[in-house]
Amino acid sequence: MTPNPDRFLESLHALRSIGAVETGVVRPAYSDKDIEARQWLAAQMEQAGLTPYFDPVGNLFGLAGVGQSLLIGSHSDTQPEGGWLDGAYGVMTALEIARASKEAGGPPVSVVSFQDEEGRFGVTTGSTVWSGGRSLAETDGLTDSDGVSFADARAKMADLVSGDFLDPARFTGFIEAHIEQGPYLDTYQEAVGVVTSIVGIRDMRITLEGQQNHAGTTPMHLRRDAFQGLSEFNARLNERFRAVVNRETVWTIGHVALHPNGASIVPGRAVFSMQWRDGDAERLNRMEEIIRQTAQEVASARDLRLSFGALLGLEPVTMDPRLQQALAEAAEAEVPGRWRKMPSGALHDTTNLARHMPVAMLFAPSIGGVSHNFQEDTAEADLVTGLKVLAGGVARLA
Ligand code: HGY
Ligand code: MN
Ligand code: MN
Repeated sequence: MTPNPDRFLESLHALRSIGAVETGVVRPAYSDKDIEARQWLAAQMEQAGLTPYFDPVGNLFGLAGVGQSLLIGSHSDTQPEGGWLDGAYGVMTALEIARASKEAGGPPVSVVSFQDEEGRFGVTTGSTVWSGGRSLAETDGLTDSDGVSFADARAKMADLVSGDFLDPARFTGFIEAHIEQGPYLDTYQEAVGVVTSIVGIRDMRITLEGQQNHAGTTPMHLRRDAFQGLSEFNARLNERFRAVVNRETVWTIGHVALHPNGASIVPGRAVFSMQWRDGDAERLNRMEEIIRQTAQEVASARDLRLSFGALLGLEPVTMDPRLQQALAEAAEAEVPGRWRKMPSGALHDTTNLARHMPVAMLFAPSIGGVSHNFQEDTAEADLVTGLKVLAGGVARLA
């Protein structure tokens, strides 16, 4: 099959225009722009001869016929400040491969854009529910950082839902093209990454509650200051993690809500996100113990009330050897010596698909390794190379 680079780039830029802000995009799951983009995608799928299908949580499939097919795709929702390629690259390469494959008389390729991969409600929410990682009922009770429930958010797409969740058995495998979102391919001037494994992740909200009080009249030794608690927790955690982490381990406190967030008020409450990732499930569990212990110690020492939200997460997964080999051969054919096998430090829907079928991933370089940032970008030549390698891999699997 022969993908059409111009048609691919034109549709990739068309998707970029939905929710465009500066050089990035803002299309959080279930936002008006996210839903608009999914409706646009459904029309593109129809035009490509695929049957658009929205499942109960807003995952959008473009189905190739009624029999089995290879599934290719990613997500079209974004972070609150998203890059134009995170997710979109995988969805639009999938659509182009589906088109090219149909034009070449096969193999049948279905396309998917999963919902809330960016975790407004947790971690890869749409594909987690679809793959059975967590029940719809439990997920419906989860809330975003503004307190909106998943049930209320997905209700905005109720009129678009085509039917119940699709049976994963209708797909023979899943391949996701994605930007690396890290520095390695760009640093080593390589064009393609063939992913070997995806790290595991844990994510939970932690709340520290003290006493809101006057910033001028409350002596330091009488304060029950929630921010001081968070600050001491973070400092102790960094110290304690040194004994268990390695160079690949990462942890992030990315979202903090202080209440009431006033310059002259001792913060009475701190609600913050605690996220950690590593390729070793044992190490993730050890880190969880340290997090809970350290939070408990600080809360007791500062007379703060401590509560933990639901612990969400995914286990580390390795990619299917046969699918990986097909991508590796295609990469060597397209860009001999300018590609590498590498792990993924970012999370992807691919992790959830691995519960039901063989999976593989392909990376295109990220300029400067920047992502989850309006500055995220990739050279067009590299975007097209990734598309061609994906086509070569699919052809080898047919
Ligand atoms: O955070 C991640 O790894 C993904 O981009 N949501
Ligand atoms: Mn992504
Ligand atoms: Mn992302």
